[in-house]
Amino acid sequence: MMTVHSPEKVLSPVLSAFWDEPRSWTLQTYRRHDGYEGLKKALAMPPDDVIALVKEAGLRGRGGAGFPTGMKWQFIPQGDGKPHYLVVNADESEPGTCKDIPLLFANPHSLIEGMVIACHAIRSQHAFIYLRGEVVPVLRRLHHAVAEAYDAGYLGRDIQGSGFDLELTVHAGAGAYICGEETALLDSLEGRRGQPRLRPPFPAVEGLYACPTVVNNVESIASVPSILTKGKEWFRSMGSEKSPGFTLYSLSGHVANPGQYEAPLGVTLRQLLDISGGIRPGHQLKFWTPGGSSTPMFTEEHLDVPLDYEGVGAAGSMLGTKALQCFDETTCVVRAVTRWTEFYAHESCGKCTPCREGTYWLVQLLRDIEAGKGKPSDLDKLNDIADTINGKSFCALGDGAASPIFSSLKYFREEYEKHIELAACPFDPSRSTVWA
Ligand code: L3W
Ligand code: SF4
Repeated sequence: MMTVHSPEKVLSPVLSAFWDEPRSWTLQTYRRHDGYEGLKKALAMPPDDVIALVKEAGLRGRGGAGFPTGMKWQFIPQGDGKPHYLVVNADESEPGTCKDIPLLFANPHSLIEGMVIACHAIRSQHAFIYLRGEVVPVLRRLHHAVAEAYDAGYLGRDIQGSGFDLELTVHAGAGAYICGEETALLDSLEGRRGQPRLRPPFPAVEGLYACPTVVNNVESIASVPSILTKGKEWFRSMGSEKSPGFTLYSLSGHVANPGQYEAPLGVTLRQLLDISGGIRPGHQLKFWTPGGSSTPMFTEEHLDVPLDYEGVGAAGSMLGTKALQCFDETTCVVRAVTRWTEFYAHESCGKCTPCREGTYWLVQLLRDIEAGKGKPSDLDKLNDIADTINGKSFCALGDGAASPIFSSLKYFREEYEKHIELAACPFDPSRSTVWA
């Protein structure tokens, strides 16, 4: 069983409403909580009306970019004579992000129901879930839920007597971060090495098997059934005009109670820390990420930034996957950035030179600085290399790798300089004091 934090007021549990119930993942439990009622409504509606409803509700993609979900569905051409596909991106691997996997583990039917609704809307008869393959218990649970949905007539031929047919395939990936990029994911699903494709054409025009394809994040699709059952006004009563609704925030790192917190968009980290027990006792927040390591880091001065797309953007970062990784004053920022950059260098697919070469050289410089072997000129070099990667790489992984370099130099340049001046890491446990 997993712990869901749902104190009153700040939080708005919808997806996580019954995660703590025994056997929360079963069809029986899901049905007890109005499961598949949204599908019943959707199947009675013309597909275009379903798209209009999701568009008017203002649901935005929860995988990192915040693209309007209804608009993406509307891009799928109709009457083109080609098959259409829905592919759910369940390849969650952005550092610090842990919301889709717990959601699938605790409440897989919300995704399946959302997928059937989405496929009815875009007139697709074959949907795929591309799951991060390492999470075998989730894979098993998903297979179980899909089998339950077939048995109950929510998948397969003539769903609930509506005449609508849908096959659902669960595919386990092999553990490459780049396969979370939508076009690399499609290549991988087609059986090729996962590397990003040039966009345009976007998947909506030419996606899986060169056919119109919607690629959506797990949380985005799982949020759809509640819009059908409770309505667009209810959805819009949470969050803001441009960022409506509820979402799952993943709180991790040096916090008293890490976990998934479901709240309206626009909640602040201060509010989430207040209700969750805060930073671990006796320590203070030093820096944090609003949306995983690919989004520019924040500091204590950003505790009251509204965690929605506009609020985080205006403060100089991105909401991303809403992975709130918190680090206290005992953390060496150079070490943290080195670790993240090692991850990007390892996961770089190698297709383009700025990212492939740049991430390698960033790691060399960072390791030297962290070990006390850096030179004063290294800081400008770090900035220059990050600048060569940012906006000049083939996909968003490159920009993501540059982001912690820029933001850590912006807020913690002194700490880099201290490493160089001392010719050692000031946070090295063998030293008697922590530099402050
Ligand atoms: C049709 C157009 N479709 C855009 C679609 C596009 C995609 C969506 C968003 O990166 C972010 C990235 C990471 N016609 C369209 C169109 N679309 N224009 O809209 O596209 P885009 O390019 O804005 O973003 P993206 O390439 O999907 C996603 C950030 O998320 N991130 C990383 C997440 C990692 C995971 C993971 O762990 N697997 O999710 C974290 O913050 O940096 O900025 O569907 O096709 N004209
Ligand atoms: Fe591959 Fe990196 Fe280039 Fe993306 S930016 S295509 S991950 S080498």
